[in-house]
Amino acid sequence: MIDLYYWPTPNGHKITMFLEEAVVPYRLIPVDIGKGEQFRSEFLAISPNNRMPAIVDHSPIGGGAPISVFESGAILLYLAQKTELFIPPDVRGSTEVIQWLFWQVAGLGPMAGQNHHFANYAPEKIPYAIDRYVKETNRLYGVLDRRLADRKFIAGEYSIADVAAYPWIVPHERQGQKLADFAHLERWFHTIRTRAATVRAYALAERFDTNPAMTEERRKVLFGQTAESVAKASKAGK
Ligand SMILES: N[C@@H](CCC(=O)N[C@@H](CS)C(=O)NCC(=O)O)C(=O)O
Repeated sequence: MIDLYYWPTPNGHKITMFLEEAVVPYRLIPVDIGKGEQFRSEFLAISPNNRMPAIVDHSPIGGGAPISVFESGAILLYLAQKTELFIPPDVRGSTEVIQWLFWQVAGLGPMAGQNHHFANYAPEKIPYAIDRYVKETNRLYGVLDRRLADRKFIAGEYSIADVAAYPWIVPHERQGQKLADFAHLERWFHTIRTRAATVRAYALAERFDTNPAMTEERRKVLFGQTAESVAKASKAGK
C-alpha cells in the first residue's frame, strides 16, 4: 500500500495518473496547500521541501522500513522502477525516458508555474514577467511538438515522461498557449486525455475544491514564505 500526499494540482495529478495506470493500491492523503498543511512537521519529515506530492511506500522492494519519496520526478521514477512499468528495462530506452522526465521537472513545470503565477496570481500585472514566461512556455511547447513529430509518445511507448508532462499542458489556455499551433502536441494531448487512467485520475480531483478563490490569507500561505516562516509554522504545528 502506498500513501500519496496529494492536492489536485499538476504535480499531484502526475502521481494519481501513474497509480491509476499501474493499478497500484494507494491511499490518498490530502495536503491542503492553501491552508498551509504542507508546513506540518509530520509532512516535512516526508517532504522536506514543504511541497506535495510525496509518497510513503509501506512495502518497499526488499522489505524493511517504509520508504518515503518527495519530488514528483523522483516519485515517478521510484514507482516505475518498483512496478517495472512505464520505463523500459534497457539502458537506451530508460535514458530516453529519464532525460525527458528531467526536462519536464526542470523546465516545463517551473516555467509554466511562473507563467501561471505572473499571469494569474501576482497582485500586480508585470508585463515583462508575463511576456517572459509566456514566451518560454511557448518555446518549450515547441520542443515537445518537435519531439512528437515522428513518435506517438515522448520516448516511444507511453512512459513516465508523458505522465510528467501531460498535467502541465492541461492548463494551456491559462498559459497563453494555443494547442492548435502545435499539431503533434495536440494529437498527443488528446491521446492521453482519453486514457481510462487519466480520466480516473482527474475525476479524483473533483473531490476537492480545484479552483478556490485567491484570498489574502491563501496568497500569504502560498507565495509569502521564508525559511523563518516555514520553521515557525512547522513548530506551531500548523
Ligand atoms: N518540484 C516539485 C514541485 C512541487 C510543487 O511545487 N508543489 C506545489 C503544488 S503544485 C506545492 O506543494 N506548493 C505548496 C507551497 O508552495 O507551499 C515536484 O515536482 O514535486
